[in-house]
Amino acid sequence: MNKRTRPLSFMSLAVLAMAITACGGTPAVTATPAAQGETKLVTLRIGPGVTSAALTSTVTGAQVIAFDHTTGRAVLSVPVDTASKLSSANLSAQALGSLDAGVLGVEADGVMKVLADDPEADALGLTTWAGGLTTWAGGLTTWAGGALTWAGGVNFLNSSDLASAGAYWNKLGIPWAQKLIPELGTGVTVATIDTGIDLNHPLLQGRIDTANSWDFIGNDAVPQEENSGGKYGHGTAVAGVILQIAPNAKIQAYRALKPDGSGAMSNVIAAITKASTNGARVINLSLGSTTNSLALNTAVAAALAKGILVVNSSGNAGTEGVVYPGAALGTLQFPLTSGLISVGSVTLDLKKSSFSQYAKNLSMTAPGELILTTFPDARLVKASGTSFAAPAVSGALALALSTGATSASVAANVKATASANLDPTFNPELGAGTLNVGALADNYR
Ligand SMILES: [Ca+2]
Repeated sequence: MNKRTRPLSFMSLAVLAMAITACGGTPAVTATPAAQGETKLVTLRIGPGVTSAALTSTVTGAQVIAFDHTTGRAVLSVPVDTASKLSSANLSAQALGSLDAGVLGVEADGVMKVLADDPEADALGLTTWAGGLTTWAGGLTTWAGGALTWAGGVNFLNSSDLASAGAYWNKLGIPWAQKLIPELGTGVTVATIDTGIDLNHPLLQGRIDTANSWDFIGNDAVPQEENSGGKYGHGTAVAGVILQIAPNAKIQAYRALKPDGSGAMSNVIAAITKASTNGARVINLSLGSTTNSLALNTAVAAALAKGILVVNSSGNAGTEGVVYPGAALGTLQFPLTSGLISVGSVTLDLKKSSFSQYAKNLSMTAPGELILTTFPDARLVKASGTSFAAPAVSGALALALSTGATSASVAANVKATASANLDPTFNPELGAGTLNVGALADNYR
């Protein structure tokens, strides 16, 4: 399908544009107090004896948003005036007191924005069903059993919708994979860091780890999506893709982006950290940054050190080069074989989606066009963007992990079993190929 003329509005690709502050980004101390919420991100080296509590009690106003002794790193969100002191070499020792810690970097907290180069009128870029959107077949509680079972219970789908869903499932080998791995993701938790989730969606009932989810926008324990912005439904759609492939997995929903698809980088970092401590095995990031952030990389590295797999959409500008954190793949910190996986989008014919990023360090691809998935208020949608390619990989990882396989094994095999690239134009820059869940499952059963 030629997507060149399609607006790209429902891409989950959020740009964590490292915002330039009004004063030009210089963390100068001023007489006026920092505006509410104006913070800097401070990345620290921490010695083995340093505790999170010690950091908060020592650094005025600090919130610890990443903390990991394995990597020996922490990230603080601190008021601008405190950050300015920390950024000064001669004051850092004083600010950190006698702690065995040192400042590695200070940066502005990014203002995360969805790539908004597309018209608002695109209405989320979703193709919704014309009629019956608020109805849902009663008793349909499982995505397992293949596309026919799932789609067959939704009586407002028409034949072409059924065909598109079936083609997707068959292309990825999902029915075969679920037959081979009847655990269907049982015992595996996937964190979605996104716009939240519709906790009341019929297809999501019993599939959300509500006890361990969190809303960093509302600062509460209920990450319900709120319908007040142009990216409403993004997180719900992402979760639906994961659960189609691993329906018994649990979704840990972290609401870190506002309904318009934007949010603070500090929220994403805090969500990565929280997911890491709450038992997530996979973290899905259908968002990204065009700026290489030490703080973000620090949080991702800490997650990887725990054996957590981090899946990142590649971006939707259609140009060469993927977004961060995936863009850091191939560096010393994130080898291409690491558990960080950058995912581009292809058509069902395995050609690069026109909107998809491509790069030598792209890990792999998955279909990301008109993917049938969940949408708030008991609806389904067809969603497009690399945002919806990444969660297919996350779901496949969860499915494979539920066999008892190790994270390292699954991360390697999801790429090793990918279908060969069939796009000669971009072939060297589409990674290992396209996700093949059936072939991945064959590897374990
Ligand atoms: Ca809330």
